[in-house]
Amino acid sequence: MRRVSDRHLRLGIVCYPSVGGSGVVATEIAIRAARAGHDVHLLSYGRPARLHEAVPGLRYHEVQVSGYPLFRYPPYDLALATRMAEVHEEAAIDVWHVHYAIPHAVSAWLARAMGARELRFVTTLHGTDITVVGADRAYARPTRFALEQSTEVTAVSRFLADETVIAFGSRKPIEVVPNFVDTVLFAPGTQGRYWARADHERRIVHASNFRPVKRVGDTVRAFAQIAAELPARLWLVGEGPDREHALAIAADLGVADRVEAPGVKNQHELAELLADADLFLSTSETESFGLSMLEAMSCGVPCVSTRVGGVPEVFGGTGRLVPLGDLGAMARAAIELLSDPDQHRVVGEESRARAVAEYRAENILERYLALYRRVASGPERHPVA
Ligand code: GMT
Repeated sequence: MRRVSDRHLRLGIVCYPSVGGSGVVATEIAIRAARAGHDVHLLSYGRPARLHEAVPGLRYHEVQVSGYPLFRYPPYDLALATRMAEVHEEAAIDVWHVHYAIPHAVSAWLARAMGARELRFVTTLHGTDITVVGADRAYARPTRFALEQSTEVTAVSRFLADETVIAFGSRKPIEVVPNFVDTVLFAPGTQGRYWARADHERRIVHASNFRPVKRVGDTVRAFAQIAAELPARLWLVGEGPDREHALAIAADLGVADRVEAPGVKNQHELAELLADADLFLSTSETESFGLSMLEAMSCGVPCVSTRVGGVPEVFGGTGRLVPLGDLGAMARAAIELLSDPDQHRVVGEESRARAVAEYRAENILERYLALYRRVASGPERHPVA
């Protein structure tokens, strides 16, 4: 048994760099662990969106994926495994934490199989790595294998943990460690909500990566129904394949002048925008957690979402849930909150209270650090012959 409980940890973290939730969560863990005195090596194929400044104790390693005329699909998983093995040996990593199973967990296993001694890794499941991509025949078998090879597996919601057992039939225990939010940065603003502002215009936000799974067309359609009843404005925050489509729908429905796509550059600008917003709308067809809704809740913003995946678990009775695709129900729930200041105030306060009580970044980081120590001190479960 190795004893690591009384010294700082050497951590390797792997994530996708995009603005999506898993990259945000991984980068925040890396930054916070480094600030707490641990040595952190963050590996990704591009600089993660949340990593804007140098953090003492945190080293970023870009995974270079070289092309070759024969490669129609450059083998990122191999390049990542090689970089992990190198960093493992150079920095004597105690624990790896890979975010998003596909292909990061497979690369971790490969790094170990290639001879990186005592490579222990925690795999965190985020959502579509299980619910969408993992269900694809081409990926299901290696994903199941890599989960079983992981030293520990965590999922960001109970829903996702259960879904993983159903989808993969794996007996690997899965610990639920939820996502988290910086409750100081994401906090209620000072301008007051719609009833306190002179123009009474309702400020509605949708923030996502604009992938098809978010059904942002539905967000705009529900907004058009709300805007037919109340003075309202919709901010579409983020980038992705369906953003232009959403703006085109706004034009078709005659609400283009009330739909904006502000260029939000970082989490500070997002927090500023949410601080005085009145409502967050989410129309996703699946959502294992819904990190951007947690950020809205932390700002005291009521959320209205489709009743899918882990969202009911995150809301915990706050916010409003409506059936997937029922835009009338979504508009009605939103109009009710946006016309009744008392109800709006209660839901906003309950949302903020829940974010602070259950999802404070400091508390969840402690859970990850405890898990890392357990993994680092435990026996090597999968020795490579
Ligand atoms: O699956 C995605 O669309 C991307 C993924 C990510 O990498 O950001 O999002 C998932 O992970 C987030 C962070 O844990 C969760 O907040 C999202 O709910 C989840 N997305 C889906 O389940 C669709």
